[in-house]
Order: sequence, then structure tokens, then C-alpha cells
Amino acid sequence: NFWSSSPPADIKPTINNVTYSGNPIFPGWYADPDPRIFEGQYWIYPSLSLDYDKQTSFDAFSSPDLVNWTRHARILDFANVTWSTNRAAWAPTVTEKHGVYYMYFSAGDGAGIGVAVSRTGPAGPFIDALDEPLIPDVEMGAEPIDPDVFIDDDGRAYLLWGGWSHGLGAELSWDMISLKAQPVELTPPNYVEAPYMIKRNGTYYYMYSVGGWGDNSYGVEYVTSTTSPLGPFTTAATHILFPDAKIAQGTGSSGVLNIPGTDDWYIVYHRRPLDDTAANDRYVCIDKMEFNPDGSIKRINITNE
Ligand code: FUB
Repeated sequence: NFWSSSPPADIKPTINNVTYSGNPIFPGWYADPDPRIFEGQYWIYPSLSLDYDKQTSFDAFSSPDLVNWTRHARILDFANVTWSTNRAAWAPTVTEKHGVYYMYFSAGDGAGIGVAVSRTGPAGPFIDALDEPLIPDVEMGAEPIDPDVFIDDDGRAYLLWGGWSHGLGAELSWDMISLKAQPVELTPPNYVEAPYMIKRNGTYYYMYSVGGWGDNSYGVEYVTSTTSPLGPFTTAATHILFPDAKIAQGTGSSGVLNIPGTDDWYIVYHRRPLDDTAANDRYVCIDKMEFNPDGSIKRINITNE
């Protein structure tokens, strides 16, 4: 059974090998989804939402249609990441350059952010590239967790990260396993953790989680920049993802998918069942994300569909 305890009534029955639709989009306690498109398939890279000591690897999920999902187990195993403390495998994020896949991930609740490489495709296996963290330290007050990798239209790659209410960013070098320049502090209003960047019509949207971890204040806000992925950003933030007293609480840690060739966008996020207080009872959902004519993002309508 994927579930570490009985799924609550608002969650549909689980199917282990895995054809599944509706929210949650696949069975199991998972959090911090990082949605991507590789090799003509949709991919989601989440954290296993278990006790920290049981978070020793990452799974990935792939789908041709956002409905039927295939689980790829243990695509990075912390047993092979020497500095990871073999716990608290959080918030992977993946990109591709010249056919090589790069995963950035947090380890050990503060041991650092690492980078792992796969030359065999988006399902890995990913191998720790450095044998030490890429981001080892708390800098400018930011715990080294929750990386997000963003590739701009000009091919330049950026890493955003940061917990403890401080958000940082830096450009990555051409080799993708080192930083090109010193990190800069970005910390927008109300920032807590879990950054994710998208670009639409020349505007950078820096999205992040706000509020109390997993409670009814947890949500997603964003600021924008028309200059660069590292800002400067608008000084006012917009709140777009909220819990819904009839559907779920703890809505956050989002990423975004744009259906290729369209202006159709989906937010991928985790949430907690209503009336569930277990910290790690979180599951992954997708809902529609729409823009207003002025480019602002509409409030998200969370659903069970
Ligand atoms: O899932 C582990 C941690 O919880 C993440 O790193 C945070 O963003 C929060 O979701």
C-alpha cells in the first residue's frame, strides 16, 4: 500500500501500478512536486512525504496525458549521497541540457542542496555529481532547501532556493554543477519557502509558499519581473492558492506546467486532507491556472477532479 495510514474519505481509492486520475493525481503521500516536460511526457518529481528518517530517496511520475501516471521508484537513492545524512530528501527539481538531466535536491534538513546527474533519461538513475553539496550553507538567513531550476529563453540557467523565510537565487555555470556568481537575496513579501519560476510573454513569475507549514494559512503567492529571473521584482505580492474548507488544507509548494503550443497552464501542488493533522499526510494535485488579460494570475479554484 502506498499510503502510510488509511486514506481519508475525500481521497479516491488507491491503485498501486498506476492508472489514476482526479486529485490526488497519483496515490501516496508525496509533497513538493516539481512538474516538467521531457521527451514528450509530463514528469513530476516530488518528495516522499514520510518521517524525515524514512525520506531516503526520490520517486518520479511520468504521464503522456496528465491522467495516466507511471511511478519510477528510487531515481536517486540517498544511500549513495555521502553527505546527505541519509534523511530528509526534499524538493527535487530537474532540468535537461544537451541530453543530460540535472537534479537539484535538498538533503538532511539543512545538510545542503546537491546536484545529481542522469545520462540515461529523466527517470534516472541520478548519481550525485559532486560528492558534496553545491549549496552547503545557510546564507543570508536562508536554509539550503527547496531548490528550483529555471532555464531562460537565452539558455542561461538559474537556481532559486531557500527556507526559513529567505529566498535566494544565483546563475548556474555552463557545467550546471557550479554557480557562476554569488547568490543574491530575493526574499519577496511573505516568502516562506518553495520557489518556482515561470516565464510568460516576457514576464518572470517568481512563485513561492507563504504562511504556516501545512496549516490553513499555507498558500502560494507570486511577484513578477520584466528584467531577469533574479529581479528586480514587484514589491507587492499576489496570493493565488488558498485552502478550501470543503476540499483540503495546507495548499502549497507549487510548480507549473504549460501545455506545449498552447496558453493552457496548470498548477501542481501538494495539500493535506481536511481534518488531518499528521504533518506528512500530503498528496499531489493539479488544477487549472489562468491569467487575466493584464498578465496577472487568477485565484486558483482547487478541485477534486
Ligand atoms: O517536504 C519537506 C519540506 O516541507 C519542504 O522542503 C518544504 O517546502 C515543505 O513543504
